[in-house]
Amino acid sequence: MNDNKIEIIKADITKLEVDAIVNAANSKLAGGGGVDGAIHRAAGPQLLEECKTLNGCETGKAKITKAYNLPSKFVIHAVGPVWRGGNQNEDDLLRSCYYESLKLAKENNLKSIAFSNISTGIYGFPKERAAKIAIETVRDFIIKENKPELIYFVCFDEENLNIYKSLI
Ligand code: AR6
Repeated sequence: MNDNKIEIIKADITKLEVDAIVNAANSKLAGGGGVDGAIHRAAGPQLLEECKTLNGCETGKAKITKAYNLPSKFVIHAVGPVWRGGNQNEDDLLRSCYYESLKLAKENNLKSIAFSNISTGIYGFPKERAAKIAIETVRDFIIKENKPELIYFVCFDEENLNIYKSLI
């Protein structure tokens, strides 16, 4: 297991000096509440201007932008699924968010990436189930690609932090 590349931290993702932070966005890339709101506030209005040029983003996919006033270099906007009980392809769509974000990191030669706990807030995805999918997808990617060099799972709430710690 390549878990030496993985770190679990309790932090505000807008404060991190990494190559990319991964936002839990909506399909319009229009900004919103939760971590999305915090990222747009900290990045400044230019982030929304760039997002508006991207024609949205499908659920399960991700798009990359500059990070403007944030300390990171880029923002990867991943659109997680809304939890609808578990029979609407939610697991695969969440897995795809992590995979597509890692793929963008690879394509852009990024060495460090910090994930928010996509879909586990306003979108209501069960936290432990989401964490297992996130960890599994990242582990698979690292085994195959041996990159990025460093992956952070950024937990904002204590519950997610404890779940991630128990799983890694
Ligand atoms: N740093 C890191 N994590 C945070 C921060 C922060 N500053 N703030 C919140 N979180 P959510 P979703 C955590 O609701 O469920 C928006 O309106 C939070 O504790 O932000 O994917 C979008 O525009 C939770 O664990 O995202 C969409 O419409 C995690 O971030 C919708 O919400 C994700 O919670 C997306 O909902």
